[in-house]
Amino acid sequence: MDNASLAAAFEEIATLKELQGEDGFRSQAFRNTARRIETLPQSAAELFRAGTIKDAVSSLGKTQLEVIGQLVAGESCSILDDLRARTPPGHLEMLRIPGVGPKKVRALHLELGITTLPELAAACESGKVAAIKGFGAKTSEKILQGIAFVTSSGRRVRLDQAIGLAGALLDRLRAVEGVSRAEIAGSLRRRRETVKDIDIVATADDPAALIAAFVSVPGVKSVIGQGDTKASIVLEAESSGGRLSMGGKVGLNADLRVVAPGQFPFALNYFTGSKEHNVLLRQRAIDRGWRLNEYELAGCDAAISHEADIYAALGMAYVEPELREGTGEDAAASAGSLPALVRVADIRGVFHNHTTASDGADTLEAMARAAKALGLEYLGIGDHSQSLTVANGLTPDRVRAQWQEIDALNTRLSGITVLKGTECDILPDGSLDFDDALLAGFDYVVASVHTHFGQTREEMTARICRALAHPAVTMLGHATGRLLLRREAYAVDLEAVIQAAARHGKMIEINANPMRLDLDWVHCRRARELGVPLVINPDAHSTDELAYFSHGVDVARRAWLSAPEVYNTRPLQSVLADLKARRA
Ligand code: DGT
Ligand code: CA
Ligand code: ZN
Repeated sequence: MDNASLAAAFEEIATLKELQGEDGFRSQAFRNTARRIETLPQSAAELFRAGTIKDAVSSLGKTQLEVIGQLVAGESCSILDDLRARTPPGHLEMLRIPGVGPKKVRALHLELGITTLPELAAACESGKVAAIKGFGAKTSEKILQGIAFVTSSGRRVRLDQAIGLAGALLDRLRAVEGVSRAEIAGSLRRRRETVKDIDIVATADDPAALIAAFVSVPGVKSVIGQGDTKASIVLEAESSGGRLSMGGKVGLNADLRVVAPGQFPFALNYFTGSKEHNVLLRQRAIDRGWRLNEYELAGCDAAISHEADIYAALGMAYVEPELREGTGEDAAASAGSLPALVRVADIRGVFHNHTTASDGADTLEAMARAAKALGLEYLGIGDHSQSLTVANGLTPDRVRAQWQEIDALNTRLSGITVLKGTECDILPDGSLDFDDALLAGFDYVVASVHTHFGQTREEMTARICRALAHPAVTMLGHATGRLLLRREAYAVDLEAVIQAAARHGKMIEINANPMRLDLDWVHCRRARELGVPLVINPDAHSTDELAYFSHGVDVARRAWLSAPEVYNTRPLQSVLADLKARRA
């Protein structure tokens, strides 16, 4: 059982307990544990078996330990089973309706016996919901709109899809007369890999005019709520997303909050979150005898006009949004030991890219010219290797022909250097898809798994670790094979993989294709701890996709990485010298 599944089970228990009307503290304790497990770099299952899980998750009580024990042993979890048996599935769906929490779901159940979304919709339409104490006509109408929303979308969307929608939205809001500040907040600002919604905080001379503009932007599918200072809409747009994406429409909720100018830094900070980070800040305020909320830092007389002023008042260095996950950033910010995070402009080249020689859409030359236009100094080619016939993998003869083509291109082009690499398949037994003599002719080798995803965790781990031990391998490509919101990672012990990379002096790729973002930020941070260099690669299959590396920079920043810890921030000469030394 991996950490994500364990965390999901704890999350579900917390939610079901709330729906059962149990004590809030107890359900919150399960939710806290879920969060902790999710950000744990080690395998919780292994820590449990070793008897050291309480060192890593100190909040674990007896009941929670039992839950982990059952799940890790592959048994069914008695608490979870019992809660599920007592909760109609429709009650969980209702929680996705904006404004409906466990208390409302319970009231609907107790008063009207409602257990499904269609029953709820019918009860809203017949006026029964409006008649319940604490509901009213307005709430009933909102619930009805919310039902339409959750049945049509309400899922998380990928960061890249949300960025596009949010950028356009923000531009329009900033163009409204009298809008002095408007910023993206929430998980989008923290650059999480997927987001639930777009959160926007703004100030305006005329809030009503801004709200009116917001609810009528192009692409609005419905208005969920509209007040004097707050509005909530559903946006719909055609999904972009390139080769791996399924396309189609994406629906996404967007919330706007308009605040007074003096409140702006506090509101932006609060709604950027994360909740865990907010808790840390609020506690620091309390320690100083102050009170921090989304409007003010009460009791403190420092002049505060920007977020950075809040951190300064609390005795901290400014914390970049990507670090605000409640994973030690408060201690580092007060000790002055936060890293200077890598930036998009630091990236000087990329190593994992495809051309028409394998499954890319553009020629070698077109890719090289596009890389130059992006301001890169070097472009590494990593077409597929011979056994991957579905992706037109190169035979040794075709590899040698490509090398000649690259040499010729390098003499012809200035301002960009093309490097000879390969994305070499890691075969099921961990051996490589080319012989050692051919491998020695590349400038570098990206080793990736593309087949036999169904191997056991032990087999897959041994397979990848064996490849990392091969002297010709420079870096591991897309370490887990996951496709966000679409395909789970294959089973693999990432801790063992990262340790192997450290032992053999190998690098690990941050595959920056926004469908992948693989290695993820949690494990990148672990790699950083172990001194493993990370490499941000777009895995571009066309000239357009070269720019994907910016998504990898987001991941790297969330992993606390500074430029020297990201290999491809090095200039060309340093890379050439290092790659040569590695092959000697
Ligand atoms: P998401 O939308 O699931 O991708 O993630 P967020 O972080 O954007 O979450 P969201 O949209 O529910 O709320 C935005 C921010 O508002 C969140 O990061 C922190 C703040 N916030 C929301 N609810 C609470 C709360 O109950 N307590 C605290 N301390 N902060 C909250
Ligand atoms: Ca959000
Ligand atoms: Zn690949």
